[in-house]
Amino acid sequence: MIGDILKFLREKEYVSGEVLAQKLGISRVAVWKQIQKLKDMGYKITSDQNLGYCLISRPDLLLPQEIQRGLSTNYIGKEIYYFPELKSTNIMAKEKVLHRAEGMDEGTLIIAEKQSAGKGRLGREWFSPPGGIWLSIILYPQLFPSYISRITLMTAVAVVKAIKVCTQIEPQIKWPNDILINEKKVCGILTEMSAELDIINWVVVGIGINANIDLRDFPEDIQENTISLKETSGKEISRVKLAQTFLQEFEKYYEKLKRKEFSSILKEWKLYSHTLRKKIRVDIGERIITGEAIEINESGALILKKEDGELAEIISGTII
Ligand code: BT5
Repeated sequence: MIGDILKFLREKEYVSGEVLAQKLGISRVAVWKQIQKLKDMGYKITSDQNLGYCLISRPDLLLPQEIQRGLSTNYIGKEIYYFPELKSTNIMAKEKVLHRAEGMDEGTLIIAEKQSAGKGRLGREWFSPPGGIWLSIILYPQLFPSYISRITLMTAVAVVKAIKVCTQIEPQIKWPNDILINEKKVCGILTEMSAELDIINWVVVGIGINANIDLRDFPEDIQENTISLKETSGKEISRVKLAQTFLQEFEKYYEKLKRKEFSSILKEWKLYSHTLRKKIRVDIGERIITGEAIEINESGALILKKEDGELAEIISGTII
């Protein structure tokens, strides 16, 4: 209903309550109530006794009706669950998948304006104040569970492409899931899944992008290694536009992945790599491996050439 009212308000400068009521098949009081709801969301709408309602401005919120307007995807973002605040969009996405009574379509999104318990990998915290893009995508890929790291890598490429298109800034990718600008983290990706031996049941890809956040608003202990798009470009960016561009890129690369065209995605990943050809230390949980990052292989694993010349294939870990 709210989406329909917005559509009519956008078409003309003024639309009377009577016309809206007629078009939507509801009473004028019901129209008035919907207009109040829009105002509560942050839309500026004036009303003139003779002319009717006029939409003056839209809020910079990641509302489904704003994201879906002009979104050219086939299924990513066709259904969006929006929350002003959540603990974590990944937790909510998993709840939706596990308790789906009504069936969650592939590409359904969970979006929150802020998260009170945003999650990083391995139980780490993800700081998520208002101004960022915090969203999770629900997928049911008919792929082997070993594809999970490829999903993270393709998501990283989609984020880089979207940031590049919207800000002209070219970020880099630090294997496996960090997007960096000037060596500092601007985005993190958390891919979670449920799988059986040779089939994935579901995947939730969580993406956190520091869009319009001031550096001083980050906790002190992460300020040094953190950056936002606003800080980099010196101005606020349109989060709606960035989210839309990302979703379009994401669908494009996800389709490629499903067609088993990972090598072409990997080629692009390597163009943006911050990791390759560097001497690095990787924490793989039980120990730390040091060496030169010489390759990312066809399954998304990092190949390190250790000091003794031996090669190590690392499927998951954190570069420290
Ligand atoms: C990640 O973990 O980078 C994955 C982050 C995924 C966040 C999204 S937001 C939407 C969805 N819902 C969720 O609950 N999560 C996903 P990891 O590689 O483990 O990095 C975590 C580390 O990054 C922390 O230990 C901090 O050092 C740092 N960090 C925390 N918040 C940050 C931020 N906003 N920007 C940059 N670095 C941050």
